[in-house]
Parts: sequence; C-alpha cells; structure tokens
Amino acid sequence: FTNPFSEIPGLWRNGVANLYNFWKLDGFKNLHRIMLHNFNTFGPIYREKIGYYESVNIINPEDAAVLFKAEGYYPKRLKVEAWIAYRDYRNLKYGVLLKNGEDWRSNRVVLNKEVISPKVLGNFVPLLDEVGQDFVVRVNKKIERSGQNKWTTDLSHELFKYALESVSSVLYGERLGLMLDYIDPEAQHFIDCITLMFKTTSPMLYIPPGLLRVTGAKVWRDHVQAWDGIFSHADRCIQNIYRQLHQERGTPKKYPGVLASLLMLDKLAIEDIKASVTELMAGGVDTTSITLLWTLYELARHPNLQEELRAEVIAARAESQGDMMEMLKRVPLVKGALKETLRLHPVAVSLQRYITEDIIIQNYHIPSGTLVQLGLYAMGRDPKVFFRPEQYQPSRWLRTESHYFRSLGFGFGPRQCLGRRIAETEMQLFLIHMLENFRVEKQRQVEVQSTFELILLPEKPILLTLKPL
Ligand code: HEM
Ligand code: 2DC
Repeated sequence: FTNPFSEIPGLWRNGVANLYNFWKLDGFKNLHRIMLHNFNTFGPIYREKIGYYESVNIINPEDAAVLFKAEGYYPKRLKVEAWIAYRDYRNLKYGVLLKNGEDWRSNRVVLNKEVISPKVLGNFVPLLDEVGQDFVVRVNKKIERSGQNKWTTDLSHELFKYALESVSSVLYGERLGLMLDYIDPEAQHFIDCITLMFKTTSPMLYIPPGLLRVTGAKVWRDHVQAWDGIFSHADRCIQNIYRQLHQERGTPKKYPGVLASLLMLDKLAIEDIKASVTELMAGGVDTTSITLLWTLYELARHPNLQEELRAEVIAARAESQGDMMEMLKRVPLVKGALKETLRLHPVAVSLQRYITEDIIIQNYHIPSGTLVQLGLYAMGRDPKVFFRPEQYQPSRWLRTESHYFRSLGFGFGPRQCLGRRIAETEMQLFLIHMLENFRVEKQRQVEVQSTFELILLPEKPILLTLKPL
C-alpha cells in the first residue's frame, strides 16, 4: 500500500513564505546545512518549495539507485535559470552543460570520445604530469625565498592557477605558463570571473533571473559581467588554436588537445564546440582546486595518514620506473583519499534528475516529471550510510564497506561530470608530486566549515605550511 505524493512530509505549500524563512536563516550560504537539518526533521524523504524551485529530497543510496533507474534516455538535472538567462541574453549557444534532449545526447556522445573515454587518458597524462612538476618547482622557489625552509600560505590562489593551467593544457594542447612568476592579468581575471559567476548564481536559484534583470538588480549585473569575462577569455584561447590549426595544416605530430581534435573531427558545429569548450574551461577551475585544498587540509590534520600515502606513492614510483600511466594504477589509497574528500566536502551539495517515469521511494508515490534531489552532502555524513562518517578514512574505499551508490561525487550515468577523467587524473598527479616532495602541516586544530556559493567552498581561508622532506 503506497502513500500518495501529497503526503510526503515537508514544507512545500507556500514557496514565497519558505523563501522568506530561507532568507532569514541566511539559507543562500547554508543550503547544505539546511538540507541536513531537513533530513533530521522529516526523515529520509521530504518535499520542499523555496521560491519557484520545487523538489523531492532523498538521502539513501538504495533510493538513489531507484532515482537513477528512472532518469530516462535524456537525463535532465535542475535547470540553472541564471546560466540559461545569460546565454539567451547574449544570444550564445548552450553547451553540453545546458543542452537537453537529443541535442544534448548527440553533442555529449562526440565529446565523450575526446574528453572522458579511456583512450584519451594516455594523451592527458604527460601534459598534466608536466603541470604537476612545475607546481613543485614553484613551491620550492617560494620556500627558498622565504628563507625559513618552509612556506605558509593560503594555497587557494596557487591551486586555482594550477587547475586552470591543467585544464587548458588538455583543452589546447599547450601551456599557458601560469606556474611562472609573472601572472597574466587576463588569466587572473578569468579566474576571478568564475568565482563571481558561481557566487552570483546561488540567489538566482530561488529568485527568477528575469525578474532581477528587469529590476536592474546588482546580482544580475555582476552575473552578466562575470560570464562576459569568462566568454571573452575562452574565446581568445579558442580563436588562437583555430588560427594555428589553419596555418599549420597537415596532421600534427604530437597530441593537439581536445579543441583541435574536435575541430579536425568535424562532427560538431563550430558554435557547439565553442560553447562546450568554454564550459569545460570554466568548469575546470574551482572544482578541482577546492577539492585539492580540502585534501591537503585533511592530510595536514592526519599526519600518520599522510605518511601512509607517501609510502604508497614512493613504492609506486619505484615499481613503475617513470611510467606515469603505470604509477596511477598503483596508488589506490591516493584515489581513496580523493573519494573521501568528496564524501565530506562534495563540490555539489546534491544530484538531481527530473524523473521520466513514476517511482516509489520510501513507500511514497512520486509522479513522472518530478525533480528529485539526492542530498550528496547529507548522505556523506549520515552514520546509517557510512561507518563513523566524521572520520577521514581513505582506506574505507578499499575495504569491505559497501560502495553501492555511495561514490557519487561526479554524478552518475550518461549525464555524469564530463570533466571527470581530467579532474581525477589532474588531482591524482598533483597529490603524487606533493607527497613526493613536501610535508603538509597546518596551524591550529580548528575545523573549517563549508559555505554554499553554488559549489561548496571553505568558509574561511585555510592556511597550510609546506616543508621540504
Ligand atoms: C557536471 C562534479 C570537475 C565539467 C558535473 C556534475 C557533478 C560534477 C556532480 C553533475 C553530474 C550529474 O548530474 O550526474 C565535479 C567535481 C569535480 C568536477 C566533483 C572535481 C573535483 C570538472 C572539470 C570539468 C567539469 C575539471 C571540466 C574540465 C563538467 C561539465 C558538466 C559537469 C561540462 C556537465 C555535463 C553534462 O551536463 O553533460 N560535475 N566536476 N567538471 N562537469 Fe564536473
Ligand atoms: C547547486 O540546488 C545546488 O560541476 C542546486 O563544473 C542544484 C545544482 C544544480 C546543478 C549543479 C549545482 C547544484 C552545483 C554545481 C554543478 C551544477 C552542475 C554542474 C556544476 C555540479 C548542485 C559544475 C560545478 C560544473 C560547472 C560548469 C560551468 C561553470 C560551466
């Protein structure tokens, strides 16, 4: 006997009143904590409506499995209206991030081959490895200059540059040079624009951007400025490769990068390629850099664990004799650490799908077309899902604990993160190089919380100390 949709607990009858309460709780910054609180109040399923945004929320891995079985052939996640509104406003094409239906599928299939299929990993590794090596050189210089044989800093700015350099090297097959002393002001502006773009998106999840646009709200104006900065810089990078490709002709000797491969393949319209490459470039900065920052923070808080990981890396280096592809197969604990970071500090608070068939979850009937959200942040901290969830334990991903629908940091299925392979490889190589060269320490034992700015970020700067081994 299933219960009807209307009986799912939660506050969903008055979206405007809920938006008011949400705003009073400073909900724009606390979405992850509010979701956690709601699961504690209502149980493993609740319905909610904030402003115009209505959803059913779930937390259990078994329920996630039911959700993803009902995602259909063209999986669709929550529409971020602000991003759509900007593209429409500037008359720009949607990339794979914002496309839906057959248009999404046909573009995604072509992009998958060049960005996420196992066959391209061999092309990415040498490029990303070089960026990792240059990061080590840069840190060593900073340590030398300090005159104290160590370097204490908020690494986030360095990590943003590392991430942009990494994703650009893969997309364009050449280096931007962001690991050098001179910072190209254009690249720095691009980085700042991405952060501003995310920050200005979150209020517009609940207040229609169209309304903010006609009232001339600052948040909309800032959002437009941020995307303008992102698109103009990406456009310059893309034009640059486009020109080179026309001058050189012939088949290149070395791997030319994702963009040039897509152009030569000639399966997507140029405007479609541009749109998706811009999204890849913008999606590839804050996501990986923040995940790496959280990982270093956790390793600094757990010195014994750090030594364990270092031992694994050193052994893997010896066994693989300089072959990085081989080395990446021998570092399960490093991979576990990244999973563990995404469990406790996920980039995305939730995964969402508009279901394409009726489903039953927690014995409630949910009609086709409903937006169902899996609370990723809440799931990662739920003691019913993870044994001692408060403990950072990379080894839990090697052992007997069930992994069934539990490792979802990059999403799931055909609509999962397109940048996943780039992100994973870039982060694994970063940790390998850092562990081989430096000990990471931190100042005081205060816990750093997350704040929601569309993606989850550390609420305050994390100061780390790097010492040569
Ligand atoms: C989508 C997480 C890095 C580009 C997503 C989604 C998640 C996610 C959860 C939604 C998946 C779903 O709905 O099932 C992450 C995490 C990252 C990361 C945790 C790093 C730690 C990157 C990077 C890039 C990127 C480096 C670009 C190089 C994208 C794109 C989509 C996406 C384009 C949309 C794909 C589509 O709609 O078909 N990511 N991401 N992400 N991500 Fe990432
Ligand atoms: C934010 O309630 C919270 O990977 C909302 O690289 C639901 C929601 C919808 C879409 C999610 C978003 C959340 C978080 C950021 C994500 C985004 C889809 C893609 C994006 C997860 C969970 C991200 C960061 C992309 C961004 C690429 C873009 C900058 C071009």
